Amino acid sequence: ATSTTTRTSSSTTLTPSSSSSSIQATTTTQSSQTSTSPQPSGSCTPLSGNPTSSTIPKLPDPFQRASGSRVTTKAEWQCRREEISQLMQTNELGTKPPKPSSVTGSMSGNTLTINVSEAGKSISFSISISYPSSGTAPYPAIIAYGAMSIPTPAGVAVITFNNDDIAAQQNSGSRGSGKFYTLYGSNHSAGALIAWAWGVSRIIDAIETTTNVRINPAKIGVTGCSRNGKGAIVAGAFDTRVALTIPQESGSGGSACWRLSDAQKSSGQNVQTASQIITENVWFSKSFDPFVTSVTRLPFDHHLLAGMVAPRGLLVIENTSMEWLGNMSCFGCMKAGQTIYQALGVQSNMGFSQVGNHNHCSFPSSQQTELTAFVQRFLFDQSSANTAIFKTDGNLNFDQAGWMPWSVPTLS
Ligand code: MCU
Repeated sequence: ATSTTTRTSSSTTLTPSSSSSSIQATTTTQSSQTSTSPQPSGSCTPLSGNPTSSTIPKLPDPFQRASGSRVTTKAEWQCRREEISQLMQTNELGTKPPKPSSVTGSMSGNTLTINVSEAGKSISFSISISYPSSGTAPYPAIIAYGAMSIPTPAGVAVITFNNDDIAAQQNSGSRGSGKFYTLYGSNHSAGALIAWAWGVSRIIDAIETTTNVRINPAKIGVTGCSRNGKGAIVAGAFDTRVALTIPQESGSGGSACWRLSDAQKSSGQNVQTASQIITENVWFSKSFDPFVTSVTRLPFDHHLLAGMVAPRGLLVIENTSMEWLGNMSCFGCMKAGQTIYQALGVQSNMGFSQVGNHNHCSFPSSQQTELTAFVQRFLFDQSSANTAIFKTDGNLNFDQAGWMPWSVPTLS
């Protein structure tokens, strides 16, 4: 167990539980679990095997394929992205199943009920939609994990997603509970983050096909704070229909990189690491366990999770007053992630704003302009909105040359 962070938080806890258990380095693999393997898309050469044997002490090069060749075109980046998706599912998140054979929606009042069937099993879950008082249907919408903890933008509908109903996140005993596991079996490889991402994809499926929803499926944002912020960035990474991804104070397991968080911890800061996080909850697959004491064996880090969102809108909100989140780690990780946007020629489609002196998950007014700019640009097509934002009020000493020892190509 570690000591608490220095700040108090109104309704949330941000400290590890005092009963930290020892880590069992299991040899659980994808094949021993009930799941389908992540499938590569048609034109990309599929990954051969699961390259996790070498040690990569610094942030892995976003532009180097597992085969060793370097990405030089946007088309090659799409294949690299596919590779990253597979690597992250296999070694950290668990598998996100493809669209089930049947997904249907029905509206009753402001509630959309989504019925999903696959292989003889069915579940149903509901989301509530709060429509804006201004603007015209079909409206842009933000899917809020749990509840909105950013101010609701004018003209935007809010879809409240009870993500815990899809995959529980009470504690380390929650594994396998929730509707996702009713459908796919309690031994499915998915941790909660990717199970929720699957839920977001089914919400979008239903919005696309249910006639009276009055939401524009091409203008969907996803947000969540803290543990739900980890969920939001994973949802945006794993469904290209999400137009705007806004993880708020997601910290370790979200916008932070495992390698950087370990470095902060080793230098004496009370930062959440991979080896702690797996003892606290079931956000990750059991397949992540063997890596948590040697994260340098991971062929990826979370800069590549941000890179998977590219070129779509991504605004990462962090809080320098929470040591536990890993401030340098979030900043450096997202700096590295932004190089993918840069290579694609859309650097300002990703923003990063890290501001302290407020409670955990309470959005400070100083970030309002930035939020508004991202919403205007990505949910309302206002191309002139200024989203060139990358800032921190922390004194973080991120060693960029040391952690990012690779060059950034301009992809043709
Ligand atoms: C930042 O998100 C988490 C954090 O990773 C956990 O260690 C802590 O227990 O809870 C945070 C949270 O979700 O607070 C609401």
